[in-house]
Amino acid sequence: MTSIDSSSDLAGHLPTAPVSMRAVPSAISGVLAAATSLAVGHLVAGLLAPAASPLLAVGSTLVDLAPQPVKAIAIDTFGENDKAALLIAISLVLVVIAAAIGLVASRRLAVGVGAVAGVGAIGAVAALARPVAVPTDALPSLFGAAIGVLVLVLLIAPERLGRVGRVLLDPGLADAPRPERRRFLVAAGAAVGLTLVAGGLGAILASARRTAIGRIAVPVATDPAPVLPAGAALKIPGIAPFYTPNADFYRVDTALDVPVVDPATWRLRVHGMVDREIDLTFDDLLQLPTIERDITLTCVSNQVGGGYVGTARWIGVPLRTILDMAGVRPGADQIVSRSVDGMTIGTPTAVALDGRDAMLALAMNGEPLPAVHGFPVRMLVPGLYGYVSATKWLVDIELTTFAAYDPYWVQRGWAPRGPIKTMARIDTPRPLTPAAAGAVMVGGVAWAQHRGVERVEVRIDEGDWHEATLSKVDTVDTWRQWTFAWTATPGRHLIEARATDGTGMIQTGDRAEPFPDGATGWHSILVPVA
Ligand SMILES: Nc1nc2c(c(=O)[nH]1)N[C@H]1C(S)=C(S)[C@@H](COP(=O)(O)O)O[C@H]1N2
Ligand SMILES: [Mo]
Repeated sequence: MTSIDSSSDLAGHLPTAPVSMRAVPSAISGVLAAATSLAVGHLVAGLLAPAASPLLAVGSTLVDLAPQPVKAIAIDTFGENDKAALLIAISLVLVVIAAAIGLVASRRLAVGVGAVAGVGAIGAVAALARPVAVPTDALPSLFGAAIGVLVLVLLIAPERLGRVGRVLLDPGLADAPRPERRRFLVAAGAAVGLTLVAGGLGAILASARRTAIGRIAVPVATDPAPVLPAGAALKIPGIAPFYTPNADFYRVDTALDVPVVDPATWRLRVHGMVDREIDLTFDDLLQLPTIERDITLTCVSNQVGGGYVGTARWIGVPLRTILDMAGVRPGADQIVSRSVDGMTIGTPTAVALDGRDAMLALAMNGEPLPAVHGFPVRMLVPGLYGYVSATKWLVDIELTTFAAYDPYWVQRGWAPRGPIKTMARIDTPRPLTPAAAGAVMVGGVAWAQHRGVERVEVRIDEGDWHEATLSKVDTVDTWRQWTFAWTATPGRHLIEARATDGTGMIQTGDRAEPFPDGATGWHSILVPVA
């Protein structure tokens, strides 16, 4: 074996003996090459561009490319774990591809090398295709692929690396019994070590980036929220609390890796159809008057009875303040806001400026915005679903028209305007959970942001509608809790609830899926009573 030195012939055919590695070590070689490649890519990304880490870049591109039904199924099946599920799925597919590459490489090394390079190229292209990509974003995948090729050759045909391979794999081993096996184990051990070290360093760099960010103080609101009326925030077992704790607040976004935005370097650019472009720093923003408001946020993807809804007390700068500074030109009927990771969200200008408490929020329930909820600045417009109003990690606001530009979700078929639909949700009893006959408290929450909830009604087994008792109104922009005292009789019962909004409109019972403008229908549950 030591007689073969074909270092100049990496991509060609083996001149003498064909590589005759058995299947299992070949497949392992492919997987180790992939693992090392991803880890090194992750490390390079940690140094250069976190979002360009190969797995994240490919994952993010898949998120953007996924057709609507696939997205809907993923969200329904995995809920808020959809991101983890996607990364696991990509990793599993990659293990299979990598094992196949290893098998191919053991027969035709050049083909295997070409395949590793090809996979690296896919990573690089995915990174470059991100909306906010810069050319260096290709580097993590390219570096990773180079290391992947090296590891593959080292494991499958170290003699092809010539002197380099011999030095790397200690010539002393040649005297050992079964030197090839020993060489393979040494090389495999080195690949595992490199994977752990590079991957670990990459992870440390990523978390260092997060912790390096300066803490911000929660601003004292110039215009505090009105005192919460007594009876507006009831504590009833089984019913969602009026204020959703930050840790329990639903999270919906396309960000596979939570963007890290440093307030020290944060900028907000306001441009497009405005009289004066403006460019604000975080300190500039903090100089402006702030409002404190309770707002219930809802996701258009929320199924009837679902949990993608929550209420928080927010502090922020009124959006109007910023737009007035820039001077919105007539005709600019759409505000397109952008996040640091390139998400675009379009909001009707007329709605944002009709006097409701649209804001650039800085604080949530007495804390700076949590990273997953858009730190340091996000947009909020009461009454509109999040996908048309609630841009997290906000960095850019462009005044434009609906005719001129379709933002991210609209490009994918969702409605350009997304007013929140009236909805009552039953939180207790739990569906299909046996209850004891007698007094049973039925209860939940209902929302119809910016119109307010006027009434909630409940019916049992499609009988008459009964009015539920509502918590006191906080504002028209918040949900209300409701309860209904039910005398349960033995048997299986169907419980349904519906709300009426502040304009007197009763929530429709027609069932519709969330796509394209929000689910409708009455929430219903089946409860066995013994
Ligand atoms: N940058 C960014 N902002 C975003 C999104 C996103 O994917 N990226 N998703 C929007 C959607 S669809 C919703 S419902 C809300 C959810 O906000 P939350 O995660 O804080 O509850 O954020 C909105 N803002
Ligand atoms: Mo959403």
